Amino acid sequence: MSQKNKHHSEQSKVEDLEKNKVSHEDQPLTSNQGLKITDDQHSLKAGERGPSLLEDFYLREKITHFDHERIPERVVHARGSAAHGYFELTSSLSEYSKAGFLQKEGTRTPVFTRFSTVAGSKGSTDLARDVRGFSVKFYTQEGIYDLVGNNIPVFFIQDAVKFPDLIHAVKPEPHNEIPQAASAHDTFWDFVSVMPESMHMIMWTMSDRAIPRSYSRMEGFGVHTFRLVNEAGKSFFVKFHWKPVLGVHSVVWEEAQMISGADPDFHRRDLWQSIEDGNYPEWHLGVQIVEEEREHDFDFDLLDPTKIIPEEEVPVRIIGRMVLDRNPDNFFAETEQVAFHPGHLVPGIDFSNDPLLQGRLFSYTDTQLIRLGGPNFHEIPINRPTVPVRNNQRDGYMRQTIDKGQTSYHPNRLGGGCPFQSKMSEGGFTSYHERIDGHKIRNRSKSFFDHFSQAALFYRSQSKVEKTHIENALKFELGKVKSVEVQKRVVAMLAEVDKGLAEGIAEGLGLHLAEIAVDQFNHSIPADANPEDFQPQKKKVGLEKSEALSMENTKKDSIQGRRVAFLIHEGTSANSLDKMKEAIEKEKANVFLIAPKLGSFKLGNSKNYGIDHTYQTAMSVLFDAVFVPEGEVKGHPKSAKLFIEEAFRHCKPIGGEGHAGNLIEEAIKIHNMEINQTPGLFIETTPKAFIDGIAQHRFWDREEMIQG
Ligand code: HDD
Repeated sequence: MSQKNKHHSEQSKVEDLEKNKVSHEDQPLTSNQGLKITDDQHSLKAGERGPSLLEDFYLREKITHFDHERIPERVVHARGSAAHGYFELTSSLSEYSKAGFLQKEGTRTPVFTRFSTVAGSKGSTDLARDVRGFSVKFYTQEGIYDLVGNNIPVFFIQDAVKFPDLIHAVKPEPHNEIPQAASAHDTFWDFVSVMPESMHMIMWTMSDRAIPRSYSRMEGFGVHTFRLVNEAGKSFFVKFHWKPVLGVHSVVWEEAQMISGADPDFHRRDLWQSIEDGNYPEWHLGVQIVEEEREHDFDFDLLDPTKIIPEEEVPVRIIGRMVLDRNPDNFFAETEQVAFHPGHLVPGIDFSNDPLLQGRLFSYTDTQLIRLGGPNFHEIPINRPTVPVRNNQRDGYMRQTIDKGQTSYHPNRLGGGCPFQSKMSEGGFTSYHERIDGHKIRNRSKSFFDHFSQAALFYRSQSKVEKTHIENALKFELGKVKSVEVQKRVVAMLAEVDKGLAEGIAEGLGLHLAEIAVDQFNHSIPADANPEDFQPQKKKVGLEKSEALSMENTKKDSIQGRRVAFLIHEGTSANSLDKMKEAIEKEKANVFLIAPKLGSFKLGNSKNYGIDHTYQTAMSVLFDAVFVPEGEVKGHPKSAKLFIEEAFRHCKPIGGEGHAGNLIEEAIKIHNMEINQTPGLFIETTPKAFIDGIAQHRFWDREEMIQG
C-alpha cells in the first residue's frame, strides 16, 4: 500500500471510530489495572455539590499519571523529529569492513533517524541558527549500530572535557534565561573568543548551512575519524558522509526569523508531510577511507574533530542509500525515547582516539540513565535490537524482561554455561588491537594547534553571496553582544582567518580593525591556563578551494517536495492555473492556492478549487516559489503584492501569466529594477522554464542588485 493510501485508510479508520462503528465491547475504557470504567467525566463526590473523596482511586490514578507525563528533555539536541526507513547497501565495503550490513549489495537494514537542533529547548523553533543533529540507528543483524553525527563535518572543541563549558556558554544565560535557541549573546562569543579551535566550526555555523531549508536538503557527517576493520583484521580510518539526493539548500536569515514566527515546526512539518505524500527523503552514504599507513600524510591530525579531510585529497565513495518512508506512530514513544550512542557498534567498525569521541562514549549512557530513568532503556521498543539479547544483567527500574532460570552469572555450570561468549569468527566483537605507547598526560598533541587554515579554506571556498551571508551573520551575532571586549577579541580572531572579513565585521560593529591588536586573543589567555594550549599556529594555504564546501555547487535538478504558492482570486483563469499546477505536481512538488478568503472557487469551469490559505494564514517565507495565474490585478488584495515583494527579496523564483505581469511589476516597484532584466522572474514562460527555475532554488544575483 502506498503511503498515501495508508494515510487514507487510517483516515477512514478514524472516521469509522468517530461514527461509532466500533462497538463499545471492542474498545472499553479501562483503568491501568484493566478495570472497565463507567464514568470518566466526574470525580467521586460526597453529594452532587460536596467535596471529592480520597477514595476515588480512578481519579488519583489518572491525575498521578498525568503529573508524571514529562521526562527531562535532552540536555542538548532537545528539539528534534524522526522517521523510520531503511539503509540499502549499493556497493560492498567488504574489502574494508566485516560489518554484516556492509557486505552484500542490496542488503536492507531498518533505520530510525532523528534530526535536531542543539541549543534550544524541546519547544523551540526549528529555524534557529544552529548545528543540526543527524542521528541514525541501524537495526542490524549483529545488533544496533548508531551513527550519531551532525550536518556540519567539524566541531567547536577538540576535547570532550570542554563540552559542558561550550554548552553552558551557548544555552540561555543563567541569570535571566535569555536568549532561547540562539548563539547571538555574550557568553557564547566570550567562550569562542578564548577558544581559537572553534573558528572553523564558527565559519560553518555562521554560513547558511546553519539555517537549512529542510532536513531532506541537509548533508550529514559522522564528524570524527572512525575505524573500519576487515575480516583479516586490517584497519582503515574512515569519515562518514550523508549526501542528500535533493541537494543541499538553505533559507536566508531574514526568512529564518520570519518562519520562526509563522511556523516554528517548519522542518518537522516538512519531514512529516513529505513522508505522508510519498516523497520519501533520501540520502547517499559515502565514506572517505584512509589506509593506516597514510595516517600522518595530512597537514592536520586525523584525530582532530575540528578538521575535515578535503574531498580533493580523499574522494567520497558512495556505498549505499537511506530512505525515510514511515512516520513514527507516537512522538513520545519513539522520537523522544530513542537513545542514540556513538558507542553502539558492530564488528567491523571501531573508534579512533579522537579525544572528543572518547568523551562522548561515556556521556551518552550516562545521559540516558537520568533521562529515561534507569538502566533498562534498551528495552524500550524503539531502542530494542532486532536480534535476541542475552546476558547476566538483571533487574533495575522498569525491567521488562522476565529472565528465567537459576543463574545470573558467568561462568556457571548450573545454567549449563549459558549464555556463551562468541569467538571473533562467530561474530563476536573485539576491539581493534591498536598499539598504544605513551605517557599518561593531560595535554593535546601539537598537531592539533592549526586552528585557522581550514577555517580560511572554508571561507575561500564560498561563493560571493555565501561570503556576504557569513559576514551578515557575524554582524548580527556580534551586534547582539554587549561586551565590546568580546567583540574585539572575536574580530581579532577572525582577522587570522580572513583580513577582509574581519575588516567588514569591525566596521559594522563600529570598531577599527587597525586598532584591535591582531594578537588580542593571546592576551585573553585565562590566568589559570597553560599558555601552551593557547598558541595557535598561523594559517597555511594549501588547497585554494574545496568545491564540496560551497552549497552553490550542489545539485539543482529536482523540485520534489518544494512548496509553490499560487496567488488567485475568484476571477483567476482556470486554464492558466491548471496548466502550471499539473506540470508542477507531476514533478512531485506541492501547489497551495492562496486567496483573499477560504472556501472553494469555481473559476468559470465545472471544477471546485479548494483554497488552502488566506494571506492571514500563509506568508511567502513558507514557500519556495510563487506563481500568479492570469487574472485581473484588481481582484488581488494589497497583501498579494507584499507576498510577492517578500519572495522577491528572498531571491525566489516568481512566475506569472497575463495580467499577473503587471501585479508583479507593481509589487517590486520599490526595488527599481527592470522586470525583464531581473533574474528569476518567469513572466509568460513555459511551465518547464518555471520548473527549472524552481530547481535553481534561489537567484542570488538579485540579492546583489537589490542591495546595490
Ligand atoms: Fe552529542 C546528543 C551529536 C559531541 C553529549 N549529540 C547528541 C545528539 C546528536 C549529537 C546528533 C542527539 C541524539 C538524538 O537525536 O537523540 N555530539 C554530537 C556530535 C558531537 C557531539 C556530532 C561531536 C562531534 N555530545 C558531544 C560531546 C558530548 C556529547 C563531546 C559530551 C561529552 N550529546 C551528548 C549527550 C546527548 C547528546 C549529553 C544529549 C541527549 C543524548 O545524548 O542522548 O549525551
